[in-house]
Amino acid sequence: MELVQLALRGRVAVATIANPPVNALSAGVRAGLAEAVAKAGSDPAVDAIVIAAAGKAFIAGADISEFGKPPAAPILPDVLEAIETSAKPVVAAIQGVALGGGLEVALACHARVASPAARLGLPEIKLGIIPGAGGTQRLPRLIGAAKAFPMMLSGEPVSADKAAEYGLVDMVALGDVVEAAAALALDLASKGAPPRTADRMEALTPADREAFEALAADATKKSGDMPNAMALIEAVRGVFTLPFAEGMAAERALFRTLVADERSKALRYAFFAEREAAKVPGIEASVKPRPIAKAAVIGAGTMGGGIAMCFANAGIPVTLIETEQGQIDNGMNRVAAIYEMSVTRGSLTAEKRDERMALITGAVGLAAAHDADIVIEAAFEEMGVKKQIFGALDGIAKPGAILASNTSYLDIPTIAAATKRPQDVIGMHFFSPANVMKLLEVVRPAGVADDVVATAVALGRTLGKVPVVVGNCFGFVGNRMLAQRTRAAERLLIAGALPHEVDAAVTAFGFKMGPFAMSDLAGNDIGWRTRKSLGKKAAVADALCEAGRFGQKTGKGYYLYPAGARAGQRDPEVEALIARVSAERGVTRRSFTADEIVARLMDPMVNEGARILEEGIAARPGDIDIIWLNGYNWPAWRGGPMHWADTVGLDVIVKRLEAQAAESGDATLEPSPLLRRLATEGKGFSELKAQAA
Ligand code: TC6
Repeated sequence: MELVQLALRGRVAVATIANPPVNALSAGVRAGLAEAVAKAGSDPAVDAIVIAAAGKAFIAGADISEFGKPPAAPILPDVLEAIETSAKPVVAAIQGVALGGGLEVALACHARVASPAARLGLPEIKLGIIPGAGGTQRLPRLIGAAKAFPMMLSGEPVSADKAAEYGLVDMVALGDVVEAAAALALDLASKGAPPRTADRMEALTPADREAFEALAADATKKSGDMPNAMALIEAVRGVFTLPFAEGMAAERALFRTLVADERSKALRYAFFAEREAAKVPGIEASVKPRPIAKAAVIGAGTMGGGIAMCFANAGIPVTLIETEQGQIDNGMNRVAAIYEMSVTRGSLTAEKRDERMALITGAVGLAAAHDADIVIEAAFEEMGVKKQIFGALDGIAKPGAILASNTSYLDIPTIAAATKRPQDVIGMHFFSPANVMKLLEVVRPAGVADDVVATAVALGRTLGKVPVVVGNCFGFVGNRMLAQRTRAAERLLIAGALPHEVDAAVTAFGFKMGPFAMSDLAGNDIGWRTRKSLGKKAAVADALCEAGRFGQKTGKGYYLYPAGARAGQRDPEVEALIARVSAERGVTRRSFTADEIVARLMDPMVNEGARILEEGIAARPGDIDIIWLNGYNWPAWRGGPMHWADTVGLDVIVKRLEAQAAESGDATLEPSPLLRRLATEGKGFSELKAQAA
């Protein structure tokens, strides 16, 4: 089938793009569009042209998978110039999303008609680039820079109604959008030369420029080191300072530089890795998820309340279950307070808050889970507690109901064995705060039914999460790797680094917080309790806890938190304690550069990631990266730990791990066989094929 089909509707030529799934502007589509406009332009039976699209999307933008390759002719700016300079009016009929290059196509047309459900945006910023086919030049000319710049800076699309209010679309068509576009096109044809966006200057007033500069100054403060935010400002400023053609050339040059940058490559990699993660190896597309119309959550603590909010936000009624009314009241109050905060901030209407609260019902006793299609247990992290709950649930939940545990490290098959329906028991590991964090680790033990896995994944997406299916093991993927970083951080302290040096290196790498500031925030006693239950030790961390230094909540941890202080302060007592531990072990302390610190923290994580792949706990390196990007605030533009390792070079990582293993005598730091093999073959993780998790 042709990628762009040309058909006549009376005296209007309708060029319909058909490139499933999202009509991305591949080389073939670009060529097809150029040809259609040229053909219609020279056809005496045609007075006007409509660009339309088949399927759900209008055009989702450039084909992102082509970015790494040399650009194939015709390039989009040239196609758009042909559209804009067409003597016959061209009108875009936007029935779905018009994103990136897709919106740029519409901007080059002489008018735009949208369906009410259409969404229009320039999301390039999220891929580390800026619009490269005139978006920065045409959008401000159409709606003013003060409205156009925030759209490009956030990357968030606007609704059809908003677009109409802005003047971005000329009309919202309630009926057939192509018919409405054709009528508008004929009307334009009857009026002579069509209006070109490139020529429009009326929105670019001095007041608009002033408002844009104020927004630009604010953005410079907030995203000073993001090269594409700075490039965006420069490109948009061009609408006031440069003729159209020069502004276009400047935008193109900036776009090309950014596309070639490692940071944009990492963001594009993550875009595809996230979509890949949605495909679960070994589960056919024909496996149908079970319907979920009602849910129950066991445990009304911070986690349980957050999970209940996810259901309410998605419009699914949920029962929040506890053992006592007082705990229900506390849980419901916590949820109400979070919604209230959103209302105060203006991100939620009072009406929506009431709707959502009405979907959450508190109940005492497990019997209230009897009509739920899925029960998610978020109770105390102790196997005895879990077994008791699942054993009881087995006698209460209806047949076919899914029983999920939100445990962050316990063995799912042991929990499942407490029931007579282990095929319906699965892990659904949410991350705190559950109503905010995107990651959902779906833990798939051997023996769980395929449709239960498919349901957990589909439900995760309904709840607005990024679900990643992982195998069953202690800590699953994320926490298992995090444990390596935590051990490495403690080792660094003993070897000579100080908490603030480690944290500074990690924030300079791109994390919002370093491991010690994070531990102080979460509570150092959490890890202490876990270590004690596992019979493990960490000299510095244990000594801090023994001294009651649990972190922010006790006013001191790795740092001091005097009342009113906004951040932790260095504490000589802690530094003396660390020096004492080093001395006890006969370690001569030495200093570390930020690069050394990063390598010592991240390399053992990568090594653990390789073991996780060897064991089939994760199906693909990309799945591990998606977990770290969405659950642990790994800096997006570094693509995740496995992608980062590929950029460093696996041979480099192997050598560094060998040196660390030799220095510390810790055999767990020896490079894993997979890591060694890939390094020897000169390959990266990206060259591994997917395997069944
Ligand atoms: C740009 O345009 C720059 C232009 C400058 C020119 C000089 N390319 O997300 P979904 C695939 S920058 C290639 O699951 P949804 C996706 O991989 C670009 N492929 O569906 C998946 O494939 P799979 C600016 C793409 O309904 C399938 O489509 N545009 C592209 O939840 C379905 O995707 C963007 O940044 C693409 N552009 O959401 C838009 N888009 O089935 C990025 C999607 O083989 N796209 N695919 O795994 C989106 O935001 C969303 O995909 C969506 C659809 C809202 C279009």
